[in-house]
Amino acid sequence: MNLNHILKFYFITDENAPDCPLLKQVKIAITAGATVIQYRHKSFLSRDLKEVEAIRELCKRHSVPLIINDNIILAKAVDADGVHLGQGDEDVAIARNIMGPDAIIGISVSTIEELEKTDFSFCNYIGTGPVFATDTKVDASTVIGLAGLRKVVERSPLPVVAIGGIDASGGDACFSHGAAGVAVISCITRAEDPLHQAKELGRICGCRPRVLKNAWNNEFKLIDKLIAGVTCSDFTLPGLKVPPGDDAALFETISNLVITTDTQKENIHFRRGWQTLEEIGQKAVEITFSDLAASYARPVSLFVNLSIPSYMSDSDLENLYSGIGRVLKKYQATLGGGNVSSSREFSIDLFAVGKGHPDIFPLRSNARPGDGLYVTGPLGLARAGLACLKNNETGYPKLIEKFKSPNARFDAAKILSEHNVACVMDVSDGLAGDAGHIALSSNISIMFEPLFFKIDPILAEFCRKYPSDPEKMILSGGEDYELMFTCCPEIFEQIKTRLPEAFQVGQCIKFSGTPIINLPADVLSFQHGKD
Ligand code: TZP
Ligand code: MG
Repeated sequence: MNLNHILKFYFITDENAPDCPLLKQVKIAITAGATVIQYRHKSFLSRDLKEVEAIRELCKRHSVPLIINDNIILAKAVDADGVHLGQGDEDVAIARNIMGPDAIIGISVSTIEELEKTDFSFCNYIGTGPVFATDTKVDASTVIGLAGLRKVVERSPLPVVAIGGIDASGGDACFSHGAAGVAVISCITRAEDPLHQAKELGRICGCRPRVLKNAWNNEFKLIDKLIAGVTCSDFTLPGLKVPPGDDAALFETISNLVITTDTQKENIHFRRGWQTLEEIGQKAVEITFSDLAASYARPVSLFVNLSIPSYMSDSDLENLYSGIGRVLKKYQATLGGGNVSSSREFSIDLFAVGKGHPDIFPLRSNARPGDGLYVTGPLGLARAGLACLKNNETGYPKLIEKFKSPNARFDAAKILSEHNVACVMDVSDGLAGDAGHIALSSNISIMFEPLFFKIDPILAEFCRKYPSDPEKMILSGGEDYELMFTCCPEIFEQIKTRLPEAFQVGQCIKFSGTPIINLPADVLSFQHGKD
């Protein structure tokens, strides 16, 4: 670690800069050639963690060390390169103990007395100032001037960073008075043209500006790469005549064209800590295709619209696309096209094109009094799987798998269509809520039959360990992506011989004033991200 190089252009974030978020400040500083970033945020709250993580990623991508002011725990949590402490902060020995031997630890001194009582064995550098007058730190000590800086430099065994009121015009003098670096805030953050001022300072520090690396900055190259990874080279696949690469895709005539769309947002529908990007891509396609399955359509093509934050890298996106490509291959569907754009939040918008059944398009409004309400397979598992992920419970891999890797039930849809079932939908938001849609559209009431519910033995075991009612899990659980359907009981008996895991969950009766008759008061349908 060459500290003399690292400390040269030391940028500190300014939480009070009007209209300039801290991430943007760091982008400016890194572009201008800053050699180290200090995240200083006196009113830090846990909701700011995302921002620190984004800064962390940005710094890592440009090999610029990140130092956290005051907050050792935050520094540890984001795996920062170091901490900077003041006289009133935690002891440097504690910081060293927590951060480890390789961390960069700095301490502020504004007098020779403070310098003399510093235990240098735990620190890597000294910050001293204010060298010039400053308004940025309200409780700053008296100005020490260039002479004061020189005194500290002469008596410090460690490199010294000058701070306080420094700009491009004062920077040179700090270096000629022995400073290893200059630490600045307002000369950049409050400048009319922050990037210009930052570059001016960079010039004084002997630092070259950088081209900011948005990992996926070269949008066209990235799109080509992503498309190359997933596009089926076999264009004999039905549907697509002109594949991605042009302004739009050209399709052959598709009879009974069915189109559906879905959005998956980070921290609402998925979390990167729980699922790999490949799994996220796979799941996003399966659940979009699940709507095609519920419409008796088979997938033809998929359009992918990505909103990508700067912390995501090319390889992150390649992994995502590899998951998307895997599912396309599984269903012999093509990638029709897509778009990428930068965004603060990571989200995936998918549009699926399908070829519908020649004769039937199942509708939610086709349920009739006297029909039974059925599902094609076990419910509540994905919800329990989500609870496992939230509680770091690894003992129920089947439940976790069900949450992470649902399958669109084209197999079941085929059987239902062969029995002319006319009312189908996929269970994505929870049985109770989704059954409500059928009841409302069909102008009927639905009575659940919890006695008929098939409770998966693993779900039952989970509910014993984490006391909860499996019937309620089934009613409120979302994201199982089984199909729910209605038909007369005789037809169901025939279906059951081909789909033994299907079971009855309720009865359709004449509308009696409320869509669902016997819903327990505390059963809420699943809301993504709210649970
Ligand atoms: N410590 C001593 S002076 C100072 C701090 C944090 C403020 C530096 O800010 P500026 O705007 O570069 O004077
Ligand atoms: Mg402090």
